[in-house]
Amino acid sequence: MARSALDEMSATGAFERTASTFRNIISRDPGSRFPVESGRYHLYISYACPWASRCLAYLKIKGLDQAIDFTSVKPIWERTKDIDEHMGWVFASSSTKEPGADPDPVNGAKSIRELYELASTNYSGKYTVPVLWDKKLKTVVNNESSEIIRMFNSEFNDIAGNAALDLYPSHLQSQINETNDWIYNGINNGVYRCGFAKKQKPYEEAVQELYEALDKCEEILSKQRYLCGDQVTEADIRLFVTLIRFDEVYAVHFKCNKKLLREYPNLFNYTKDIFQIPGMSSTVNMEHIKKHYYGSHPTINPFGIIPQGPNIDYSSPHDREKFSK
Ligand SMILES: N[C@@H](CCC(=O)N[C@@H](CS)C(=O)NCC(=O)O)C(=O)O
Repeated sequence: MARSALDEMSATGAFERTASTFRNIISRDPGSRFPVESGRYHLYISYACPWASRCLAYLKIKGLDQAIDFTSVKPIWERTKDIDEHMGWVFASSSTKEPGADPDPVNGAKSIRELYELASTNYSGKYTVPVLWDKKLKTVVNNESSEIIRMFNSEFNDIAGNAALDLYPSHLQSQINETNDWIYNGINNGVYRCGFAKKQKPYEEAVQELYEALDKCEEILSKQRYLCGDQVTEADIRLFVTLIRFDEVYAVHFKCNKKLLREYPNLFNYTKDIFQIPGMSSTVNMEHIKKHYYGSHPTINPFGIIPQGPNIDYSSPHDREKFSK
């Protein structure tokens, strides 16, 4: 099985993401294998990674900081072991070396790979973040961000600081699922399909799908504040993590330059709107984001040069409140 996203290639030269492996669920039911318990679980992330960042976003905006602690790895992939060539996420050796990156406070691991090896002796998948870790059973609960955010939304409400916020309300669930579907294919995973394609045709197909989906978002957001109406939902958080990386990274590194985010008035203002939800800005570490992408994919950017611009200020005023009056 592929050990890194850089190897996930079909015969046609298209990027094909493999599925996550650990799919357990934390539940409010006290009899479950992974019951809700304050302090029991740890979220391992990289600030660079959009999938991990959506979990961190939930942790912050649902007010789960007291219940679930988290650690970010260093932004640039390094050798994870001396005995082979694998490059991946590693922890900082001290908290002072790289702001935002810390040593592993739970297991003392040197790499994310080590966590997977602690959890399973025959794991053969990729060593991805996010990892939701159970300190009690010393294992990975789940490494699939789309499932982790659902748990954070609904299962921890007895101990969440912001239990009233429901990002997956029952009356919008089918609309959210349908929206997630085309946004995942066209945009969230779409930018990777553009960037990791090894042949012209799959690149062009991915670009076309990406811009059709972005145009569709622009159209929806010209009429309403959020993707599914007048309340923020899971679909918005999932879209945001890609949009916030778009002009700073994907436009250049993944060749998504047909149109920039800041050329879409509604999408651009919308990105600022989501960024300004209390707690969200702390989940965006642009230094880690830029260092990671430009520094960890030598086949795409062999010299690891990090472009200087464009340094967009997403905390500047936006016009989205016009829809909520
Ligand atoms: N399905 C996973 C995907 C996570 C993922 O692809 N993470 C990337 C970082 S953005 C990773 O850790 N890649 C490590 C590698 O490719 O070796 C999720 O959404 O949780």
